[in-house]
Amino acid sequence: MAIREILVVPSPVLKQVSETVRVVDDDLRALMDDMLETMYAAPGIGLAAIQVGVAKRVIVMDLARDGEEAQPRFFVNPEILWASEETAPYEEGCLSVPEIYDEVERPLQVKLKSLNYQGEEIVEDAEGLFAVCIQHEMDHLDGVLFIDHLSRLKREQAIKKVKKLVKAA
Ligand code: GNR
Ligand code: NI
Repeated sequence: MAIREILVVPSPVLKQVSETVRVVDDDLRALMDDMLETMYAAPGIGLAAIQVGVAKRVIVMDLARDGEEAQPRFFVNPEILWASEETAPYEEGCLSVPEIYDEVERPLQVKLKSLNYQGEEIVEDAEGLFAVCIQHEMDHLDGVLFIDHLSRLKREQAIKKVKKLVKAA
């Protein structure tokens, strides 16, 4: 396992649309292991493969709170089968937009289909933080960042701030 570098805005790679995975094999599991280690080290609660420069439709997530046992989750080729009409705002952040936080409005509940670490098809319902996080991560698979849901002014300010942060590092 290895920690990989997380790309930040304005990297054009983050705008790429990721490709559907053809087979869940040991190579893909090695990528997922690296992504999980990278996410834990950051630390973050979710990570899409494009954030480490790999344009595959792969997401890792762990929503366990501090002190709780780890609950790693893996989503390959996720699809939203249904989303609730009802939406809610949530203050989001992103490892690719460090130190920026703002509210994004998304469907409160979704029904999701994906493949797991073993390549088995899973259909499940998501709500709460799980619903927020899976929608945030699935946006990454289509080259969309949470700041793309904000006003152009807020988005441009966010990118400026991150550029400054990266320069200072
Ligand atoms: O670590 C993360 N926290 C978070 C908080 C609120 C909404 C979404 C997220 S995902 C983010 C990690 C990340 O950038 N995933 O792509
Ligand atoms: Ni993100």
